[in-house]
Amino acid sequence: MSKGEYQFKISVVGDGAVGKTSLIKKFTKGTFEKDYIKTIGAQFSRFEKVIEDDIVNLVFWDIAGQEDFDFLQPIFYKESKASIVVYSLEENELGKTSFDHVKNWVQNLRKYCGEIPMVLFANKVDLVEEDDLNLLDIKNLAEKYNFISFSLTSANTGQGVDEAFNLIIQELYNKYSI
Ligand code: G3D
Ligand code: MG
Repeated sequence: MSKGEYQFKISVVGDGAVGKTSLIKKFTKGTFEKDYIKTIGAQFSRFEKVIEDDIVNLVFWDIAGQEDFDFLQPIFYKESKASIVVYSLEENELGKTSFDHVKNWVQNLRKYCGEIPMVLFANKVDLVEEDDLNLLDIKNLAEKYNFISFSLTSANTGQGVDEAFNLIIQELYNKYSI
């Protein structure tokens, strides 16, 4: 039986410093193709996964500190088949604002990509006491904006990272494989 081959672009969005780049690095164990940053304000990292004998090529796009450059957004989002929205669980200003801004990132995704599957990553879980987290707040946010799921992740310890990335990859595979 011949193998199928798929390629999916997944855009990774969220406020600056929430851990997007660190998460992609942790999962792909790869390096970015850095030259791209200068021209379009983004970088990408490739990852290959075999699912049921099919080869699934993932390309994770990462906004490189240019979250505010509106004119680059159509290029960044173009042809994304799925998205990961990241915010930080930190108990500080970044934690608060990045949580509030999830809705803005979702709006952008809808605007440029339509109804693509999205997952929510609540990152830097290593910096908080997990027992003190209000999981209901995260769950409500995820449901309100039609995320497929939410995951608690840490790019530092690796907690939840593989599971969270694999979930969206599997979702894409299920959606597009025949
Ligand atoms: P961004 O790509 O979203 O802008 P980065 O975020 O991946 O550049 O991460 C911003 C800072 O947060 C980095 O610290 C990085 O090491 C840290 N960070 C990312 N993910 C985690 C995490 O899960 N836990 C903890 N504790 N830190 C994290 P520096 O100091 O290099 O700016
Ligand atoms: Mg970054």
